[in-house]
Amino acid sequence: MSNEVLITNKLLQSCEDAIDAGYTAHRLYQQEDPEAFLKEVGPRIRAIAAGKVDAALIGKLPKLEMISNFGVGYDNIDTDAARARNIRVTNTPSVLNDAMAEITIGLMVGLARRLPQADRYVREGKWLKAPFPLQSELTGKTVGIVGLGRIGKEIASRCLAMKMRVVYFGRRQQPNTPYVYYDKLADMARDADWLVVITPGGAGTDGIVNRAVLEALGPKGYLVNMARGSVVDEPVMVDMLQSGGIAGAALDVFADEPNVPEALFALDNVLLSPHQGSATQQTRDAMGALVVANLDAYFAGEPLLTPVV
Ligand code: 8YV
Repeated sequence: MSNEVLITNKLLQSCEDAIDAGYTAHRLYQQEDPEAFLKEVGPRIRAIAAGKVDAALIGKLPKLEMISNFGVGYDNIDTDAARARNIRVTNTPSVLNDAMAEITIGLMVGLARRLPQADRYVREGKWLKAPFPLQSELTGKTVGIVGLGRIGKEIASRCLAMKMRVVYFGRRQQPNTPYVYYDKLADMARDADWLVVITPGGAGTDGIVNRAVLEALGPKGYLVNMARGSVVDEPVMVDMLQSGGIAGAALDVFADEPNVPEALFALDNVLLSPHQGSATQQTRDAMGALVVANLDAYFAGEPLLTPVV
C-alpha cells in the first residue's frame, strides 16, 4: 500500500488528483464523524496535505512525519507541536508573489478611484445626470510596506511603477534594498499616505497595526491589508473607518473569515475582497503542484523544496 496522506481541507481538484495518483489519500473534510475516522486511519497517516493543523490533530497521528501546507502563510499550523515531534513542515512561497502583488495594486487603485462605486454610478444611470466626483490617485504618494518579504518586494516594485515613493517597516533593515527603512511602525505610518500590510500572521505580528499606528496614518491615510486579519486591531480599524480617523481601507483578510464585521458593509470608504490574493487558476495550480512536490520529495528521501520546519 502506498503512503497514507490526510487531506484536512478541500484542495484544488488538480492537487487532490495528484495526491490520489501517488498516495492513499484520506479526506478529513468529508467525514461526518471525524473523531471516529481519525481513530481508524490516524495510526497509519504519515503526512498531511492542506490547511489547519493544531496540536490536538498532531496528537492523534502517531506516525505523522510531514505536513505539506497549501499556502505561504503557515500560522494555521502549530509549528511548535510539529517541531516537538520532529515533524517537517513545508509551505508554498514565491509562486504566488505576482498574483498577490497584482491584486494589491488593483485594490489600491480600486479604493483610490472608487471603482466599485463608479461601476454602480454608470449602471444606475447617474452619469446621465452629473459627472462622477473627482477622486484621489496613487501617483506621487508614499506607500509604507509592512513586511518587505518576497511578496512585499513585488508590491514595492509595482508601486514604483505607479510612481509612488516606497518605504518599509520590518523586524530588521534589509541589505540591498533601495527603500527607506523604519524601525518603528507608527513613525512610518505618520509619513505614509498608504500602509500596505503584507507581513506573516501569528504571534509575532498579532495586532501590530494598532490604534497608535492608525492614528499616525491619520484621516488622509489609507490602509491595505493583504496579510492576515490578526495583524490589524480590527475593532479599532472599524471604529476609525467610521469616524474618519483614517481615510479608507482595502481589505482582503479578516480576523474571523469568512465572517466580516457587518459595520464595514455600510461604509463607502472600504473596499472588501474575500481573501483572494492568490486566487487565480494559474497561481493556485502552482501552489498545489508545490504541495505535491514537497510530499514527493519527502517520501523519495530528497531535500524538501520549501521547508519551514
Ligand atoms: C491561502 C494565503 O493559502 O498563501 C497564503 O498564505 O493566505 C492564501 O494563499 C489560501 O487561501 C488557501 O486556501
